Amino acid sequence: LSTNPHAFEVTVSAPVNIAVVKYWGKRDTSLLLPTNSSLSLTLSQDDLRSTTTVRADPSFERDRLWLNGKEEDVTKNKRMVNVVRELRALRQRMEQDDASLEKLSAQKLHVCSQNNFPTAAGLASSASGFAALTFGIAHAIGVADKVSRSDLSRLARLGSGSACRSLFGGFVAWEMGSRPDGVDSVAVQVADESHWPDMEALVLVASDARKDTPSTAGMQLTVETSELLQERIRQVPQRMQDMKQAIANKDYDAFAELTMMDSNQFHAVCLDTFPPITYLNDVSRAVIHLITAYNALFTGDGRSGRGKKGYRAAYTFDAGPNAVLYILKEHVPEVLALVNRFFPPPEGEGERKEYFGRAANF
Ligand code: 2P0
Repeated sequence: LSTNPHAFEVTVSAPVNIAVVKYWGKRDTSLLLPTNSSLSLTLSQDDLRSTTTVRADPSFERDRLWLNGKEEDVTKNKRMVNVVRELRALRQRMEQDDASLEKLSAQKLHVCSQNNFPTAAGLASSASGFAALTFGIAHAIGVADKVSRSDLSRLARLGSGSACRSLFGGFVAWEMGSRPDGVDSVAVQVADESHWPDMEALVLVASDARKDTPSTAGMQLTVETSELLQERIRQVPQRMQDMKQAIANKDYDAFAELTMMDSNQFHAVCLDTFPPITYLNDVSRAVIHLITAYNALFTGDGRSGRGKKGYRAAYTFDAGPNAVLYILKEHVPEVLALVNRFFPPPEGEGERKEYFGRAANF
């Protein structure tokens, strides 16, 4: 390590976010502009997260990147190149406006990023990864405190769409925007992390294998081939409104119903893609059936339909088979007991006692 007094090193971390109104489809594949708005909850910093160290050092000759301990060819990572270029351009404008500023826009960077959970297994690793990377580099080159968090979210979006939502804690909307340049396609905090303290996320890892169809390719195949996606795009604005209302009112029944319906619709759209994309596996479907049966014990007279009261757990699945259950704190022990009963831990491992968004292996 160089001891140059002009060197600067920063370490930041960003948590994973799990959407309850999903992002799936781009209207612009280079600016990463979505076909619908989305809304997620950011997990706590204690749980699934990416930690990134960025060092700006005058002795560095080129930008370098290490992901989970392995060096990657940074020039081949187009999205990272875009994010870094935009951050440097931002700094350059600041330096042009104020000649006394150090020329940090010209410094080369070494970036080292690590996830504390399996990468690319449908656990939103690109979201936390690019959020931490954007935030870290923004600090290292002196722009983090000069622009708003939403502006930073716009830059994180260039790395991975869902990353923009991990720039905020709590309940976060990614407003799709309407401008072709994407300036209004940013994350906005709907409610902060203290708003609904009883809300917990239980992450159930059915498989930590890398997923077959990466999100980026999968969602564009959906845009090209699925007519059902057009119907989803028509419905999402109302769902966004209903979800924001449910969160504002801390209405768990409405929140749970909307969350499960949105997850189901996202996976229906995947199946409507041609050739079809299947992220759910038999374990995922068993979780859906278990949660449906469990909720039915409390939601009244057994009739089907919407608008029920008494939900105990809400499932949601991203681009992989792992379930995330959103549960109110008081019901977590019971749900965890159910999971242990129906998906017993492997021989020799004790009962799972960890929850609060921690990964529990089936
Ligand atoms: C979401 N997912 O809203 C949805 C639900 C997966 C299923 O955002 O191409 O990795 O980098 O913008 O952000 C996954 O998509 O895709 C995703 P890119 P990204 O969380």
